[in-house]
Amino acid sequence: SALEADLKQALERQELEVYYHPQIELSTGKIIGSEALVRWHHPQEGSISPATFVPIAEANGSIVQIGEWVLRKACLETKALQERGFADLQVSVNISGYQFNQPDLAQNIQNILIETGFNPQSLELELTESIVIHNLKTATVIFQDLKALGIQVAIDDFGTGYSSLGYLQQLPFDKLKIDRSFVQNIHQHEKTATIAKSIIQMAHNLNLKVVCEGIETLEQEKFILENKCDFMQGYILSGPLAIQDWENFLLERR
Ligand code: G
Ligand code: G
Ligand code: MN
Ligand code: NA
Repeated sequence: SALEADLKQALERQELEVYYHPQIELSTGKIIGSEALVRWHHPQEGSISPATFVPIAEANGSIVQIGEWVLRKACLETKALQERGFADLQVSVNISGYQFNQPDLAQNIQNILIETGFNPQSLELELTESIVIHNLKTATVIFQDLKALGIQVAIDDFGTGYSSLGYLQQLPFDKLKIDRSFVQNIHQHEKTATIAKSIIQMAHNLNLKVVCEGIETLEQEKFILENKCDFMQGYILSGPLAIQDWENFLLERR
């Protein structure tokens, strides 16, 4: 397709940009870091969502290059902010299924950490639950490699991966990100609220931290506070921010 051809040149033409979606620690109100979200500014089509172009990039393999670019950029920009006074700032980067199945994923990540001088402890990688469930053997090896590097791992879109819970006891990781469908519907459906509560409790019993994303209303925020969710990401706090806006956001809250 035309988009596919354009995507191949998007990196060279500097049409990609990383946005940062702030994450807050609920118990302290402290901004702990952000989720890095790639954006494509297409010269004719305008802004194209990764929901549209990541699948195209996976089909032709260019997601590997794009993913490395996003990771490098997120490390460099977060490191610059750390050096400007936000020393504890973390960044969380999404890894696609195609990247996950590259045998040299951990090695590539390590190379980027060395090249950028970024502290592995400040980096988190997000793998969706469905990717992990469908590649358990790969996940076992990769998670161990990532742990050895000192990187944190989060399971993204938790609760949508056909509910295979066996992997929770097998794999070493740090956080669950509850899919936003559970949190967004808590006030329409009592059962949804029960599921969200139960996920938080289960995660804590397994010594995992919980991130709730998609928080848009005060009611939703109150619910996750009462139910002791650890971290929040949502439009009630902010939408994803371009780097300069992200820095301004941090400065205003210092
Ligand atoms: O930011 P937005 O809501 O448009 O994101 C849509 C989807 O694209 C989300 O599922 C998000 O995880 C994914 N996404 C955003 N940035 C990246 C990225 O850098 N790499 C990959 N693989 N997925 C991303
Ligand atoms: O699949 P993943 O969880 O990585 O998707 C992340 C996407 O969810 C980001 O693009 C982010 O902007 C979006 N998101 C996070 N919080 C909210 C929210 O409160 N409202 C909406 N509509 N989208 C959100
Ligand atoms: Mn994510
Ligand atoms: Na998610």
